[in-house]
Amino acid sequence: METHKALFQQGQHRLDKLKQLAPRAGDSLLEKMSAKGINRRDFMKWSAVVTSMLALPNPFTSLVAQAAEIADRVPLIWLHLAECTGCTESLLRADTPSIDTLIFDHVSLEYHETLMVASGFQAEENLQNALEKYKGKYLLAVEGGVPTADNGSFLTLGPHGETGLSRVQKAAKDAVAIIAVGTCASFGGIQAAAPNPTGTKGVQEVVKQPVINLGGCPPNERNIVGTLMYYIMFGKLPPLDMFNRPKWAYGSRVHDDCERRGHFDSGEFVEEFGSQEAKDGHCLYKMGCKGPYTYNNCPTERFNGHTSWPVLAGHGCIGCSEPDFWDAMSDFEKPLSRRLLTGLDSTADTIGAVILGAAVVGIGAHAIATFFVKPVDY
Ligand code: FSX
Ligand code: SF4
Ligand code: F3S
Repeated sequence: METHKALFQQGQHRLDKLKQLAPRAGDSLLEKMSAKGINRRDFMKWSAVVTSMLALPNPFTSLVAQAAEIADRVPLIWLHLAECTGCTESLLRADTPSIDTLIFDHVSLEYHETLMVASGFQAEENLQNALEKYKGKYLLAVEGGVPTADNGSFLTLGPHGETGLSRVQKAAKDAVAIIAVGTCASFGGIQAAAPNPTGTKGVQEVVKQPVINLGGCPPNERNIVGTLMYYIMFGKLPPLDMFNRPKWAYGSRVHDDCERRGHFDSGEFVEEFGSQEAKDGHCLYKMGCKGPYTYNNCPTERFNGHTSWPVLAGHGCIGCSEPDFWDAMSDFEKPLSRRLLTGLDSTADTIGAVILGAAVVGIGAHAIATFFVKPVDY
């Protein structure tokens, strides 16, 4: 197994090489931050937090900071397919731009339909130019599922009416790595819910290259930026679980880090929204919370500038980062055990048994896999 020392040296070597490339962004990251009142001390704190989130030891903080500063050296092409654009919005719609938002702004985004000014033929031309100019060197991020029925004709894009299927397959061919941003791009998402008339699939099912999946509808902005940082630092994908999600983000259950967990263990459940128990923050399992079956870092990373997450806001987790959650996790406001134990009205005891079963499956399923991507000489 690779030691941390070897990994650090590999990262520093790669960053030194990337630094020799001309910056693509006008202002440096630190200039952008200082314009928003963020100083170097805040930035180093952010780097330390991201380092620990990536499950790397403290000395890697300096690598994370360097990777963020030179994020404009690696070209990124971002496609939108069948989706609500919530993934991009979750990253950008902050009242006060966070460091994550500023880094996203600093990344060399060669094509992104939501952010660019161009449209129609001009946008099409920009995409073609970026695909040719950075052939074999660009990172490809895809947001949204891929409709595949009737040759993909349920989703067409641009002035030539190209299907999303053809577009993603073309762009994937010369990408150095592919990141599926959100549950739609990872597993099909809501579009793929039964009976799935458009034949929507996750990106990994329509391309030949390995895809790193960032589940979540939407995924946490930290998980997107952390994945970019990892790739910039090491030029490879991080250790992944059996669904190709980074283990540092999706390695533990929502239930295990939930602040209501003490109430679950004591058998203190909410039985009705708006009740005193709900106000007192008791466990939402009986209100349908799927935290025990869901792998994601929502309780620790949180949303909206890291202030809150679904369970803290008062609703159970609906399992949005899991494959087929739309079908597999519904009813969203009823415990899953009621459905599994047909004919029986489950009690806290049987709930415990079901959860234990799920945990055993979960642990067995989360085998470690690491994909290496082709090294690129930028
Ligand atoms: Fe899907 Fe993202 Fe949910 Fe929406 O694009 S993961 S519907 S938040 O926007 O793809
Ligand atoms: Fe938290 Fe839901 Fe688990 Fe209860 S069931 S402890 S609310 S994750
Ligand atoms: Fe989704 Fe559950 Fe997190 S619904 S956002 S995985 S708490």
